[in-house]
Amino acid sequence: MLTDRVRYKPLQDKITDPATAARHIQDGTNLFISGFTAGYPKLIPQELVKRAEQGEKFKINLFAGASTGDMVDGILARADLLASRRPYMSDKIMREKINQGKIAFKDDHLSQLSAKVRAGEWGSCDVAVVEAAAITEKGHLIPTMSVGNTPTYVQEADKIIIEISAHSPQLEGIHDIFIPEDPPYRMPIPIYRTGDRIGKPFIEMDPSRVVAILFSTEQDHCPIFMPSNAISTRIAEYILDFVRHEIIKGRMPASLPWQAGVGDVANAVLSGFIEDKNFESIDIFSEVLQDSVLDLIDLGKVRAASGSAMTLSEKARDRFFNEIYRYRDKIVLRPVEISNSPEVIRRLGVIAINTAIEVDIYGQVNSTHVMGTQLMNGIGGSGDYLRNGALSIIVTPSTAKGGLISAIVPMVSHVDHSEHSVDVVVTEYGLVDTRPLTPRQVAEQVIKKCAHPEFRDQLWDYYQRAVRERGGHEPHILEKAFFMHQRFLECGDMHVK
Ligand code: 0RQ
Repeated sequence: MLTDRVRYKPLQDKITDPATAARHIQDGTNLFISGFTAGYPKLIPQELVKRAEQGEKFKINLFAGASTGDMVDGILARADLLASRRPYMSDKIMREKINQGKIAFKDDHLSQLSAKVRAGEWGSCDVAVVEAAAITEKGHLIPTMSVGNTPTYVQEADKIIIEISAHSPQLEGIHDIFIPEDPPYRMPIPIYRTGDRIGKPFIEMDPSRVVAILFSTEQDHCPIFMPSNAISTRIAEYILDFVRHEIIKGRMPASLPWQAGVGDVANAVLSGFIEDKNFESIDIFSEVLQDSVLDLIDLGKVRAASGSAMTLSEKARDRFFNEIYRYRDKIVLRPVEISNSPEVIRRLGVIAINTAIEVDIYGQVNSTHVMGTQLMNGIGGSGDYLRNGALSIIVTPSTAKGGLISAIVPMVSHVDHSEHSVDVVVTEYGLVDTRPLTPRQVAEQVIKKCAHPEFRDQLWDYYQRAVRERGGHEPHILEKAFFMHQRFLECGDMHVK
């Protein structure tokens, strides 16, 4: 069976076991893996942990596409095998170790990573470990449920280890692999519609650099998003009402593609399309495609869905593979430098929806650092989309931690996205279209419409004092701007009694 998947005959003698393959990874190795919520290698990380358990002392530098699963980030962080990790991750233990300074972490806009690797900014590309559905007759790779940075990692790596997944033989034809030239020779990326295919259905690979091939029966374990709750449903309703209104008023074409970040609100927005007769034929140009995209395809509501990965629940994955013929023509999986390309996002006019940790009264956004210091996950693709979307929407529940923290604050404790990248702010209490407003008008409306009622008075008092005492285009009292954060750090509650 494995030889059916390794169709390039000269590589069949590279088929081996994980222990032999993992010997290519030693202390200090820069390891570049496939994976972008899904499609990550599963055998090599387990083998590295086994070696550590047997007493071998080593650390590696790990580069992925974005977050992976417990079988990579979780087990490697728990075994203390990582000296550094780039980019976005979402593992709890890894997060703790990054915040303790035990794992070196640097955040990057996901669209920029591949080009940085090609430019040599990350150092030598020692070993790439990639999950694949097959190796073609000509020795090229068919990826699995994600593309991420894999094309560049495979192109640049000195050695390549391939894990052939037992679970994804039908995926051939769904990927569109295109690596742009780097400056100063870059040409336009010729995507003019969401579903355009501009590359090849496989990753080009030099077979002479393949040092080992493994057969894997392990599955992806993707984070499962909760069904929409009252808050995410309310936020989604505000967004759909607003966009519907903009279309009716003739301020926005009806056919702009949608990007919805991963998470409950994204799912709620996409689920909102199911019932909504105003959205009968939508394009999705996003980073990660979730279960709800399959639902919409089943209903005939999707013209095309483009992403860098599919993060599906087990149930949705079975449905996808059993009836892949229904999905293949609609879905295209691209390298993340294409799915998140500022050039393409801006050309297509994407409606971008991303989630914040906190938003300030003038519309600056913190997506990454709780209380200004503690990394949550990373910027991911939020900057790629917010900065370049035709309509950039930032959403957040109005409070966090059982209502003790207000997500609307006088000044964000860390800045990922500035007010200039944010058009619309939405919580479950309301929506503010900041585009026609001055900063002072934004502050007034964000406090009145988006903040939780329990926090409105203290935000309003602060803003009024700032206007009276300091004035200016964006009034602030700098020594008081973090009074809510300070209050939380001292008392565990942002409420000022
Ligand atoms: O912590 O799990 O310990 O309770 O943050 O928050 O409400 O579960 O929401 O899963 O959507 O995550 C911004 C982190 C939101 C995410 C962020 C705490 C909260 C909880 C998670 P617990 P929720 P989400 C690219 C899309 C950046 C990257 C990006 C993210 C945890 O959306 O990583 O946008 N975004 N990628 O309690 C203290 C606050 C808090 C707070 C939330 N103000 N203070 N803790 N939390 N707000 C585009 C794609 O297409 C994929």
